Amino acid sequence: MTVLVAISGWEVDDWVARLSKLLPDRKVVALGEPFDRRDVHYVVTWKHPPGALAGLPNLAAIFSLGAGVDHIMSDPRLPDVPVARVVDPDLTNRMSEYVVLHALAHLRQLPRYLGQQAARVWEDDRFQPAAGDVRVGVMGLGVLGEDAARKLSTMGFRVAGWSRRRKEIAGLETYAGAEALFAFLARTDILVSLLPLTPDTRGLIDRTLLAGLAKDGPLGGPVLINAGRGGLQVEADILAALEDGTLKAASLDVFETEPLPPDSPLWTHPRVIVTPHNAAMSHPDAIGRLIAEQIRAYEERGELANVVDPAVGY
Ligand code: NDP
Ligand code: OXD
Repeated sequence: MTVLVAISGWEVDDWVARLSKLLPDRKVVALGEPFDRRDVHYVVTWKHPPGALAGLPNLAAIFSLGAGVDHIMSDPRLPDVPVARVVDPDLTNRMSEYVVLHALAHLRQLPRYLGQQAARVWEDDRFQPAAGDVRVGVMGLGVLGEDAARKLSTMGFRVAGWSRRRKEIAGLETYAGAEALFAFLARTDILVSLLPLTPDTRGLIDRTLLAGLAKDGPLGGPVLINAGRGGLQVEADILAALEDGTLKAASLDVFETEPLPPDSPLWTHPRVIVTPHNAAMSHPDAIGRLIAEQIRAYEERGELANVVDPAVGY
């Protein structure tokens, strides 16, 4: 049984070596190397070339190397087999660290003080709002969003969440569905996006959405933190909103085009914090172990965890 590793943008040889060690009774091959298509039972992928997984007659499952699966579900010739994604406590913790870090950075005006430091300016605000004065809204209450929401609550923020289906989460105000989006935005000073990229969510963070955020909050304007996917946001709208005061500041980990092009004005905007799509990454060994365990559980007990619903794309 062959495991096909179909990766672009990451070091494929390292992944072949890692998975070969974890699955010593399998042949592990990289896409591009010679292999018999009939022997492939599993594919491990990160951004495989669209169509590359077609024509694998014995394929049983596809494993995403990430939590997000938009890179898989957007393939128009995707084989009709289960797609499993990464759910890993280490990745979840790291994402919550990112979200809490950036919510606190904006609460405590870090972009402003970094600018002042660069200009050797000593200027203090006597009054700063407390976390308890600030309403955070988390879009996406899945594995990552729920954990981040809980940890933001622990820091004292007033947290609400928005998801596709209604959820009851103790201590959290929850909103669900497109019809509740603007009520959720209207009570939000810091908007955290931890949504997957799907046909329904593409381009959601646009001018209309940003204009729906609370205008009466204590931060002097709303703040956006997007660590979901770049395709969720319209960057021209974010820049325009920063210019006209609709938005006060943003932390962006993901972008419409990655790497962020050198001429993007986001790089140098004084109220934007840019990070290179690394809000949360598990150690590759941990992801490799997770996939090897998934393959064993599937073969021994027919169990496959964290399977994507193809009808909704996440
Ligand atoms: P989950 O699938 O567990 O959660 C997704 C959440 O989004 C769910 O609450 C779901 O609602 C909600 N959702 C999906 N579509 C809609 C919609 N149309 N309207 C409202 N809510 C919607 O995903 P994870 O939490 O594990 O991961 C979220 C995303 O984070 C990933 O897809 C990936 O893009 C991104 N990510 C980014 C990383 C980075 O380093 N920047 C690292 C890892 C992940 P419901 O609960 O009703 O299903
Ligand atoms: C993921 C990511 O989806 O790193 O896991 O973006």
